[in-house]
Amino acid sequence: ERGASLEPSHPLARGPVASPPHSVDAFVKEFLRELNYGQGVPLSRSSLNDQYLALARTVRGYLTARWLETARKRRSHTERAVGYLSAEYLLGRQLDNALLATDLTQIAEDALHACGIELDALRQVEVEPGLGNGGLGRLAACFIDSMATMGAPCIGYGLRYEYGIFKQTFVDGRQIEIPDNWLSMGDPWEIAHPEMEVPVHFGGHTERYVDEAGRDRVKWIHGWDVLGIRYNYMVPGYQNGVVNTLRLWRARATRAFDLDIFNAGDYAQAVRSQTFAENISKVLYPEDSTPQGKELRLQQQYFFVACSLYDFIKHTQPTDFDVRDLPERIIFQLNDTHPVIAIPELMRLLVDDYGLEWEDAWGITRQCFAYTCHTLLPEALEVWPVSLMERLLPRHMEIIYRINEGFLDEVREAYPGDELRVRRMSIIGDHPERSVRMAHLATVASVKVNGVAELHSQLLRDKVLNDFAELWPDKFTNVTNGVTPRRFVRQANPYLSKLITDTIGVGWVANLDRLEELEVYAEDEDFREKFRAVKAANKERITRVLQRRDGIALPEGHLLDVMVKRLHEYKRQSLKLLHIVTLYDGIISGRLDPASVTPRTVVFGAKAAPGYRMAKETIYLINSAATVINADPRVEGRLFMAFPANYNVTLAERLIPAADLSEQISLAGKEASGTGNMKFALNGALTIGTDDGANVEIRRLVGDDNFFLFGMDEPQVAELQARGYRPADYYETNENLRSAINLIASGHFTGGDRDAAGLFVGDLLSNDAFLALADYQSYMDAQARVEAYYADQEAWTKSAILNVARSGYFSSDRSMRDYIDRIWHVKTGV
Ligand code: CR6
Repeated sequence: ERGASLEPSHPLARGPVASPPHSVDAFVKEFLRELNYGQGVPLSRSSLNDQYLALARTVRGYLTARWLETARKRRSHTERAVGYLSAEYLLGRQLDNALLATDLTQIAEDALHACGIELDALRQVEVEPGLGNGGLGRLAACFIDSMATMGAPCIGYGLRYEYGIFKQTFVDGRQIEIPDNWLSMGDPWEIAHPEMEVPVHFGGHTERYVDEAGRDRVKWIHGWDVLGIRYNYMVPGYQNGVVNTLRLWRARATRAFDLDIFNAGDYAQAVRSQTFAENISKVLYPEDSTPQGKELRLQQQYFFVACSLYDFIKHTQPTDFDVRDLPERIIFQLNDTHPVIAIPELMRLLVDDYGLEWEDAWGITRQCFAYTCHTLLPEALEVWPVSLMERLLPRHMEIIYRINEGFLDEVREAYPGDELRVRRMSIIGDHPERSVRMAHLATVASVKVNGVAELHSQLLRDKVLNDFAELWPDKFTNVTNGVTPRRFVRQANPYLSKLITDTIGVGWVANLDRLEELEVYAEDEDFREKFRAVKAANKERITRVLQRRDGIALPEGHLLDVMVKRLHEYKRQSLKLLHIVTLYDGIISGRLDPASVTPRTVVFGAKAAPGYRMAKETIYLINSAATVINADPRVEGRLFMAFPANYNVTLAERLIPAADLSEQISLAGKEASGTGNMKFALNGALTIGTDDGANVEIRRLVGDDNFFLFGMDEPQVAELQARGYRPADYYETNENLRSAINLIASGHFTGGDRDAAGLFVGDLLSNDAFLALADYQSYMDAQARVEAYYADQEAWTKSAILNVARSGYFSSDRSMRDYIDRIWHVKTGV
């Protein structure tokens, strides 16, 4: 152990320093020390950024003592830990979460106030680390929060992207991407360890040799190397003294690498190669539910898992550690296929570096991984061309071939003569080019494979990975996603949190099932009144936020209808647009009396992948429609559309608590789970949704009366597609639909430019891959039910309360419990 040989004589130096006391005086002192010594400025001359950095470091100081203590305890026993391998962590802002975890919010507020500073002003300074795209990255962040809160040993591993998800702006209604330089003001939450570099190799070739014992071995002659630099982040549990670790890797050029070129006299080239190596952790791919297939992306994946496996084995285990004991010490959870290259990497370590026999190494490896699949779109399952793998990771490609050989023998034994099946299941696919199917590799090597909601897991078993489920039925399981109640209720919705705590006590924050105690209050008129006051206050808050952030002036007294999620055709923002345009079209054509329309504000939030043309067109059309509809006096102020740019975790925390209606309208069978849907229900919005992903479970739990279901279910979708879907049929037979589409096509929203809407309309009428037109009428009918129900505020409030009371299941603490019981088998409470 590093530093183990030190022999301190000073008593203070023998243990880690204690946490500073929980008092305003102590906090002021720590804060001023950070400001004066850390930032090097006196309070009187400090900038907001100085103050924020000093505050963050002060709070981090309180966490550090707990962090060291947690690490010390963990070192002293040999319990199994979870290594969560994820290419994305969409953390959101850290300050509030750290204050809540340490129960310092009030103390910090008072301490800062005593220094003449408002805590709220400093909160606004924090730039959220956007190291993820959407649901998958945010899920990882929720999971590590829950593991810390349950006191479960877990280390999160990932990439420290210098640029996270791009910042979205709109210019003339079109999305423009701006690089997210989130580190430019300094990140006070990270702790760098540049001295602990991990070597990672790429390229080159392999050579066979015979070792001293006369055994055939393989040597990987590397083509080039980079170094992994370790950055630690603290992951505090909720008021339980536990602080876990999130470890993110940054790529740096090796010295040797630069020096060779430098010595050859080409300084400029030496610097260029440095940039080349450092590109690996430069930027997050802004792609969501679509495979990237880019070489740099594979480099990122291998880089971070190679660093992580090395780190776990060499840095977290005792020096006399025997790799044969690995399954007793760790279970690596593969968050989608992105980290799956860890499987051949572990085999390489065990066979080539530790000299284990292949069968022994495979026996170990097969106990060390579990795989979560997050998609149902077959085209979104990652595959890597064999040619690329051979060039970038030649040894890993050999190992994959050998794994595949053994696996296909197993298949042939189970299904003699069924070569078609063998070809379907092979880890190597042939079409359109020879490539490695990462989902197959993950399934073969993992202890368990899980989907992320009941319906999704069932479809994985029955369709996407059907052959594997037949061969290994016990390998497949479900763990329904969840969200952390700390961030998404306690922090995001302080008014509701206070009402809940005043009513049932504070225990719900770490035990969300207790929300069911609210159920009886749905019948309590006084409680309903208070519940409505909470919603109203949250609407006032989001009004202030959008005014300040986007210059958007929300109208008062509207039903707040919110659709926030990545822009994707399968999620059907198009259907939402058709709904609004239909209402608007009805009004301006005189078919609909504006006075009969429920005053409604629709808020969109969505980023489109920069290269996803249809998604960008949809954004443009929504913005165009918003400009026209909001300005049209014929609407009499009864419809309003808002599309604040750059939807992110911070905005979600403000927007979701204010929503009345949650839009979860994906085509059935396409949304693996969704997690936004859970956040809305927990904050008392009613869902309008299809029978898809976790909507199925939400509806079952909150009850049909408190959920607006519409559209085809998955079997009906499959049937319609098998019959042959013709969107034009719906256009021809549905008058309102036709009229709405015609209005868009006419250029009404695009300044008379028909071409501007051409792609969108053309696709809907001739292709409509996600059956928006087929579900249109059912969706319109459900929206009519929403309007009628909303007119009865008492009934609506009852339903909203029941949504909160019955959604405790969607805590990520419960998800973690399920992973622990069914997959990980690790101990909690440490
Ligand atoms: N896009 C699913 O589409 C799910 C999350 C987390 C997604 C979404 O339904 O809730 O994962 N899938 O499980 C992928 O990213 C591949 C997502 O976020």
